[in-house]
Amino acid sequence: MKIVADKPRMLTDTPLHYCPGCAHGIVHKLVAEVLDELGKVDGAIGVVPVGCSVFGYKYFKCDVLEAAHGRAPAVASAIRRVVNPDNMIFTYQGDGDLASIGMAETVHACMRGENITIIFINNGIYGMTGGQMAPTTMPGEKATTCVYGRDPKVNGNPVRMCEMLATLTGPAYIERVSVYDVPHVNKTKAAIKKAFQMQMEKKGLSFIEVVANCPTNYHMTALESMQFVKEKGCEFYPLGVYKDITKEEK
Ligand SMILES: Cc1ncc(C[n+]2csc(CCOP(=O)(O)OP(=O)(O)O)c2C)c(N)n1
Ligand code: SF4
Repeated sequence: MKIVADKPRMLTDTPLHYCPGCAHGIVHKLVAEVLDELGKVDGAIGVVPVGCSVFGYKYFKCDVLEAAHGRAPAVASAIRRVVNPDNMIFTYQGDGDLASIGMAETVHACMRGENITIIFINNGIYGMTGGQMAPTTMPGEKATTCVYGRDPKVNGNPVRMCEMLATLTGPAYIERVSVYDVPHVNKTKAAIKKAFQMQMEKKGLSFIEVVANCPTNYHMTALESMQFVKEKGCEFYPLGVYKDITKEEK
């Protein structure tokens, strides 16, 4: 019988620990499928964060390092400089990890334009630790540390990472995508593939932000949380390409 859909070679047999309906599982599969399709599983090196995706090293069938909270772009930069230039180097990070404690590492890796790929899961909340406000929690959005909803006057304003990083000279490709329905899952896969292809062509740093969900801490069903992402998340965090040097080159 012809196999039409199979598990990516890049994923181990370890069952994912993510909550049902969580975007982390979807994006893990996309990263794995892309590296499979590009023939780049061997020699790929991932750097995972502190957050719900902390166990990424159990799931990706390549070398994976665990970085201290927020430090993945710095660790990935160091790896980039010592391994074969053909090895694919990626980080996989949440918004608390990347945009809060790891903001400096993120900005400086982007400023340097390291030839790495950053996969950024923006679910607007600290998932692993129980739903505290993140730098990406939207105005009015509730979290355990802003139970009446984020008030920018009290809690400060959220950060839009793609827009901010696109002002820098260093990054080569910045795109914001989402996974709230199948067409958008396919677009996310295309963006991740382009990011790794640009790394193969030594074009520099790619930053892919996925507007994602956290059904558990939103206190929603999986479907409700994806609807929230579609209607609220993607309104506040508009999808699209924020930087692409291959377009600028033409
Ligand atoms: C230095 C340090 N500070 C704080 C923590 C606690 N901590 C663990 S995970 C996390 C945030 C996780 O949120 P996010 O990065 O958005 O990822 P998610 O769990 O939502 O995928 C925090 C603050 C820690 N482990 N180490
Ligand atoms: S707590 Fe949220 S981000 Fe973490 S696995 Fe569950 S749904 Fe996903």
